[in-house]
Amino acid sequence: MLSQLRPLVGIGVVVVFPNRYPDCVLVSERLSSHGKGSYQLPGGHLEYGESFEECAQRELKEETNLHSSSFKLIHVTNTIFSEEDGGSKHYVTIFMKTIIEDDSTLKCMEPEKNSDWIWTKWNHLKNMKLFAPLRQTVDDSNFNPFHDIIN
Ligand code: 8DG
Ligand code: MG
Repeated sequence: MLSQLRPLVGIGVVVVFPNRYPDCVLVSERLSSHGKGSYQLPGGHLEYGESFEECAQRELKEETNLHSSSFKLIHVTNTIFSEEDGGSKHYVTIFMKTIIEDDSTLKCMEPEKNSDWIWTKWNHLKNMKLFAPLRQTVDDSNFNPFHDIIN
């Protein structure tokens, strides 16, 4: 029943490598599940008992093979997915930023779930088909992951 449904918590990892790819973040195209055909950040569900940082570190490793142990919360969205997005779902997404200095281990670890990871200019994202939480974030003109006050 609808009244028993509750929002889920997702983590999106904003990975930046300013020394090599200025103003870029890592994205890939979703190949399955809801949001198929849209570009997403590395991320996934917050598991029971996990901190935001632990979840970001785990999802980053599982999906990109990158390791980082330093993350900062930079943004939050409340996203009610439409049927167009692949079904009615409701997620609170926590966006965690990490700065890396080396991407030599970068690999698409779940090729059945998403395409290769690509460094993409933040300003180019607005012209791409985006996974709903990322679309909301990119469309928020007050937010820029490179100019945020928390970092
Ligand atoms: P899981 O192992 O954590 O269950 O999920 P997954 O295999 O990584 O699936 P996913 O579809 O990549 O992520 C699960 C959910 O996480 C997704 O349906 C919605 C939520 N999520 C957000 N924001 C973001 C985001 O920016 N990127 C990704 N990949 N997932 C996000 O709410
Ligand atoms: Mg995922």
